[in-house]
Amino acid sequence: MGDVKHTIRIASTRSGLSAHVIRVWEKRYVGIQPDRTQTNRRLYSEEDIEKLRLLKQATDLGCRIAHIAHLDIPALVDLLAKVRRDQPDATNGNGIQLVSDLPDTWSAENAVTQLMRHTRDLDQEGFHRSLSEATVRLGHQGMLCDVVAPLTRLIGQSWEKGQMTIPQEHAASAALKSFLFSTIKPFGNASAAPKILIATPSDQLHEIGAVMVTAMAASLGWKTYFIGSSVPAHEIAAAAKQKSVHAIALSLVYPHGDPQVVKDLEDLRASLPEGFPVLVGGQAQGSYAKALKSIRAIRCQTLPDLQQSLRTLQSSLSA
Ligand code: B12
Repeated sequence: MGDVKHTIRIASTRSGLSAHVIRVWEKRYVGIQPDRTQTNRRLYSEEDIEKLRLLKQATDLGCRIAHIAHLDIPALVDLLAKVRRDQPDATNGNGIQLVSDLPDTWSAENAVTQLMRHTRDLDQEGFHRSLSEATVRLGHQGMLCDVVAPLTRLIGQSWEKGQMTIPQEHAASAALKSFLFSTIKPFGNASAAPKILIATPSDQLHEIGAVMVTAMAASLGWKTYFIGSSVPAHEIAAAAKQKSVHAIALSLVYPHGDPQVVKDLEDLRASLPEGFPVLVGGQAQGSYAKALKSIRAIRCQTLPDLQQSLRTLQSSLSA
């Protein structure tokens, strides 16, 4: 096959995969990384496109992308032959529908419902699978905003109504954190990447918001340092100095209006250089509005707000 290289649009048309899915697979799996132009645009060889085409066929027939992304073209051809032999019904040769021809009922709302079912069934594997699928469908940031954020709200509501047991909530929180951390590795490791430290201050034990912020920042190309929950101000400041980060993000969820948190916020500002960016989010932030104003924190209500704030910070850093 020749040396001609193609854009992602051509790779998408010829492989049958959307450009979005191609980019998500590239981020998540080894073995589908195209060349880049000097301006960092993706360039696909004939082999790359052939591999994407075969991966599309194999995933349509039910193979999991995580299991097959690393295979080369001959191995994929063998695999497809074997799958078609083992599941003759999946091929179109005798007029029976291909899996890819079936109506696609996937939606973010259905994914959240499915994740709630996995939570109730204590099915951590299913939980992981549904989140992986959401990432492929929506991309990493879409999965965080459209699936994980509503899911944590629903879990909270079920818990409040007494419809969720402690094991169900704990298992879901553990699965969520482990999945989100597993998605962080591919992003933000370039030596020039801006750096951010993420924590919750004293007595703030809920950490999923902080983990979501970590995943989102990593996805936007930041090198992230997540140092966990209930970290005293002087320790946060010391870790920020140790890693020479460019910003700190704090998540405030529960309790509301705690004087210890107010003191932590003031101590933190006093330990940082003038104007150092401190981003604050989480559902309890409103109850700390006065303290946040006095420490000149950048308040973010939602993950899209965070995307915006990090992009602004990033461009001010590179200016
Ligand atoms: C998991 C969970 C737990 C776990 C925590 C496990 C862990 N290691 O984190 C455990 C079981 C320990 C727990 C305990 C409790 N919990 Co709890 N918990 C939750 C749950 C389901 C998710 C928690 C979470 O991390 N949320 C944080 C994020 C995901 O949500 P968020 O604050 O809305 O943040 C959003 C944005 O603001 C943004 N964001 C968050 N942080 C940041 C930071 C920055 C910088 C930016 C930019 C953005 C950002 O991201 C989110 C995206 O949607 C919530 C439900 C919920 N909706 O949050 C209840 C919830 C927070 N818990 C609640 C309660 C009452 C408790 C307990 C008091 C229960 C009890 N009776 O013991 C204890 C308190 C423990 C303590 N001392 O703090 C209540 C709080 C109610 C209130 N008045 O605030 C909630 C809301 C459930 C409910 N609906 O009743 N909980």
